[in-house]
Amino acid sequence: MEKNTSNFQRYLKQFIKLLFGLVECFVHWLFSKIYRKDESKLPPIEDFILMDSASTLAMKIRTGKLTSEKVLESFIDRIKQVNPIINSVVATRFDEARKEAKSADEIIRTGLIPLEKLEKEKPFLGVPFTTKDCIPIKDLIHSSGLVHRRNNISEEDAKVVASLRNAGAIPLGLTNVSELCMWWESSNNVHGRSRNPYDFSRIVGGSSGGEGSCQAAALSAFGIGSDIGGSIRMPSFFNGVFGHKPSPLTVPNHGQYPQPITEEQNIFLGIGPMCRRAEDLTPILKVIANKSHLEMMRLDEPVDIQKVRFFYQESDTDSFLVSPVAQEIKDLFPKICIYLNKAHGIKASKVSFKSFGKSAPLWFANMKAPSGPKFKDQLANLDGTINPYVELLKWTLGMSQHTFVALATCLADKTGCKYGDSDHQKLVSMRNDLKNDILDLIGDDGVFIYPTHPTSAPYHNEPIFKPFNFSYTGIMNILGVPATHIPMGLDKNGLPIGVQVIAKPNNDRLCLAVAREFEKAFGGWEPPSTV
Ligand SMILES: *[C@@H]1O[C@H](CO)[C@@H](O)[C@H](O)[C@H]1NC(C)=O
Ligand SMILES: *[C@@H]1O[C@H](CO)[C@@H](O)[C@H](O)[C@H]1NC(C)=O
Ligand SMILES: *[C@@H]1O[C@H](CO)[C@@H](O)[C@H](O)[C@H]1NC(C)=O
Ligand SMILES: CC(=O)N[C@H]1CO[C@H](CO)[C@@H](O)[C@@H]1O
Repeated sequence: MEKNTSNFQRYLKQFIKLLFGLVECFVHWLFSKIYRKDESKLPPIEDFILMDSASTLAMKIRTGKLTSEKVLESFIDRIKQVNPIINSVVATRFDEARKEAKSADEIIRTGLIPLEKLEKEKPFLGVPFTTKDCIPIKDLIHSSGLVHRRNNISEEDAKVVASLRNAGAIPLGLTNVSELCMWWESSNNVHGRSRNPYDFSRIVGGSSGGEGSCQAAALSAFGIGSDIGGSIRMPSFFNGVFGHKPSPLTVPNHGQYPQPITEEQNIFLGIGPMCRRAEDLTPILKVIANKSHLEMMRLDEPVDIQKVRFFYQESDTDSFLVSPVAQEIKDLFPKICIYLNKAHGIKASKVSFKSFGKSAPLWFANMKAPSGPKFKDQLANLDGTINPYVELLKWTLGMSQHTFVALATCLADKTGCKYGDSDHQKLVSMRNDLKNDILDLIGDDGVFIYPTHPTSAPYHNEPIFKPFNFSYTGIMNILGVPATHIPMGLDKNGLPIGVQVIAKPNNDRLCLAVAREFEKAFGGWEPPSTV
């Protein structure tokens, strides 16, 4: 009898999966009709300044080969040309930036500070960067995509922004996010929707989606994102750029809105660099990381790729209600294995962690807080609360200030396990086991490679029908490991694909070395308009 029940459950599960697969195919077809492929292309990059890495620009500015003013104007022109199409940058401070560029050039022209000292203390002197509209820049909007916060002007810089200013970098503007940074498409009722530079009918990802598209389209020299479930890595994946979620607590989360509720959430959240060139990841991380962690991270220590042990898994095995990994993304793994073997005589080992199949429930359970504000309170900007049912009704009439996804997230808050109940404890201990197993496997000299996401960028709004696909990135947050997205070319639809690489906490330097290695081997970022 018991056997029959479990058989029945298995059949039911298979049936639901099949149904889900059919619905997914239908939805994708339907959306391909709604969002007819827009054949228009982004204007190509004609200004060579936009092709340089941030580190190269810094070197050229420092040595007088270029002025900061010239570099700044190149990015401003590019924003003016391209941003009306993709809506990545949502606030700017061009005039203040111009003044700051002028004083950077002045410092260099006077030659009062020796070159080596400049390089060490002001490594990004005169280089313009962007952050997302939830990591504040003084005197710019700090809305996190929430209409209630539309008039909130930040009175101070986030610590990472202050550190970058200290290093000579120039804040240029803010980029778009999802409402309260809780979804993987960047669209909200403050700044509208961002569009993918490779195909305007596709999403840019979220929550650092404006930053992902801003980097892909070369609107700033580098960017900063934040990531608690994949918010740096998903947009980096959908837009074909590099993105690094650092080891827990290495980079201050100060200023980020909304703030994490629990210490656990604070550990899952990471602020980190997003950029077109892998060589920029380490110097940016060095600037924004907490000084007291730099020694532990040994970011300057050279990494010998031949001594790194590689492990990989092509998919999450058997997850429920998550799309299968696209063949073209699976095909990246044999390519990586062949390359590592040919170039370095390394034999990468395929592994199969079954618990990855539970990534979504694991993430939701481990994100639970025992007390504190609910998402519906956050949507009221922590000033009272909202009624999600009333808001949903208003939404259907086009009268709500909130996005459908944010309201659905409120309702989902109630589902699943409760903090401390037996399901919750089970999922927490399953997470702990998975973490121990992975860390045992990779040790101090290993990395683990895994898809960043199962499919290339879906159409706008399509993520509503794939709510759990973010679990490929989310699982790494709750494991507390550093994770880097590495772009690896385009799929048959001309959309970016790639993989993420993780290492033991504080071994960020291994992830970043693999990013540089794979960029050399597979090409890294490809400018959108050449395809
Ligand atoms: C803006 O938001 C911050 C929290 O991020 C809050 O402390 C501050 O009071 C808000 N200011 C205004 C004017 O709403
Ligand atoms: C840096 O780390 C130390 C020790 O963990 C902590 O006390 C300090 O607040 C951190 N600083 C920042 C800016 O996060
Ligand atoms: C996402 O989810 C949908 C539905 O669960 C699934 O069909 C799809 O393959 C998943 N993967 C991606 C990359 O979208
Ligand atoms: C297309 C779109 O909605 N653009 C908006 C982007 O954000 C700025 C600042 O909030 C708005 O002024 C634009 O209308």
